[in-house]
Amino acid sequence: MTETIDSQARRNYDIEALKRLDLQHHLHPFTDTKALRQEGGARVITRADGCYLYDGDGNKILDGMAGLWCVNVGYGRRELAETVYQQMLELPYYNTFFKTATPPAIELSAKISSLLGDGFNHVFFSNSGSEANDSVFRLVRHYWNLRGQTKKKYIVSRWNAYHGSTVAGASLSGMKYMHKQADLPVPGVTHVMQPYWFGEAEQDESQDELGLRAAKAVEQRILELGPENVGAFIGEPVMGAGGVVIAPDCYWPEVQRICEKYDILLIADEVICGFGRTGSWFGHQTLGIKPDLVPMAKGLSSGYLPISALAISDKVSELLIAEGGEFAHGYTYSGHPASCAVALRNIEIMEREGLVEKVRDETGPYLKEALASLEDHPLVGETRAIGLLGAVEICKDKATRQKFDKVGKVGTICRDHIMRHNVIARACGDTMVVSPPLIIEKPQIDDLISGLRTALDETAETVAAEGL
Ligand code: PXG
Repeated sequence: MTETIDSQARRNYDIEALKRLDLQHHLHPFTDTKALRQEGGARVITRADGCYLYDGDGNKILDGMAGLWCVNVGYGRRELAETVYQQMLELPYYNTFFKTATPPAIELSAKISSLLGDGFNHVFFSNSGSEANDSVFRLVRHYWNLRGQTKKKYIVSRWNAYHGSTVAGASLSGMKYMHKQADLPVPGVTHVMQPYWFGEAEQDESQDELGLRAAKAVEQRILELGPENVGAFIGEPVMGAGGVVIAPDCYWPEVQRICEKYDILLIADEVICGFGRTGSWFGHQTLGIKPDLVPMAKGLSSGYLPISALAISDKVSELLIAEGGEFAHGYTYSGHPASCAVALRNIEIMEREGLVEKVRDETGPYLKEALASLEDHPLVGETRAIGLLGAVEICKDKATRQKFDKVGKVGTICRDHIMRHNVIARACGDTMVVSPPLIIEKPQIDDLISGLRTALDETAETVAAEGL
């Protein structure tokens, strides 16, 4: 399916030496370095092709997470490497400040606008999802200042959301353990309950009841703070890092209605859901809602180079342009030509190969059914999927949805078991999640599911042995 990088391009590494150097010098993100040392160090990935990674110890690994939810077109695309090479020869860098632009940045801004459709005509570039959400934070405040409603600044987010790791990104995120380390959130951010039926519903509460209760929580918070003080609501169409939380059907239309009622900007964080992941170009299109701001990253370039974008609806951009003067915000690498060129070609591949339709009509429904086949397992309380985002809830008692005592322990055990079988899935607490490359074929989905089943069986044995 994909063209591989030929063998001459591969290098011979001294893996043991690299592992030692890694432990000595490299501080990994979201990692307990002391624990990593005790476990003997990191797995070193040296190359990849299609849906598979290869590590320095000679293992071939099925990447059920597309890197970190990003390598949508799969690894080893010669065409993308060549696009970057050509762009770097022609123009490796120039900025987009001070009345200049470059062809790839211009073309990509137009392309993103056309994928979003009606009401979206402007795009602001940065380098990561976190930076895109910093831009959101800045823009929300600027917008309400321009509208003369200078108190309308609170952003409502959800517990367990993930919007990034910068100060604004981590504040918007609803991860308490992140807040704790850095005295976050910054003032002006508030969190409400997530629309997470399996984890949050009362014993007899239906999906619809939970969905309405979670939407009501948004309205209640707006009323507590006063609508004149609330500027925006931010949410991932499907919560990714929080455990692939798919809101009940009634939730998003109700949130949209509430935002309109109180004149509050609706922000759909498409960093994971964008670029085909849910079976449409964007998650909000799958859900049928109309946001005002759309941060995106990851699948935009399939991770081949860092890039993110914030799409700004006409409602916001028209005021910004007419009244805002200079927008005093930007990064050295906003609209980097090589990143924009690779993103454009990545989108072209997705269109040419019909990857969005493939997820919608073929592999998405297949994954959903395949995951559901795990529901007979004694540890599995629920499975859910939308497009190529899937989740398996591990719990102590299926009937009551009772969790294991220390949330995350059993998930980590399951994650470690599946990794030993050279299949990558992620544990978010005790929820196993998958988000494979969009090029994945049905037999590889079967391998992913059988990896999960084996890991669940082994987890059940560990649970019994350790009396968890
Ligand atoms: N918004 C969403 C919805 C995300 O998922 C970000 C913003 C931040 O993007 P950057 O590019 O700054 O990382 C993300 C990132 C995980 C994991 O383990 C998830 C993310 C990043 C790293 C790890 O689930 N999501």
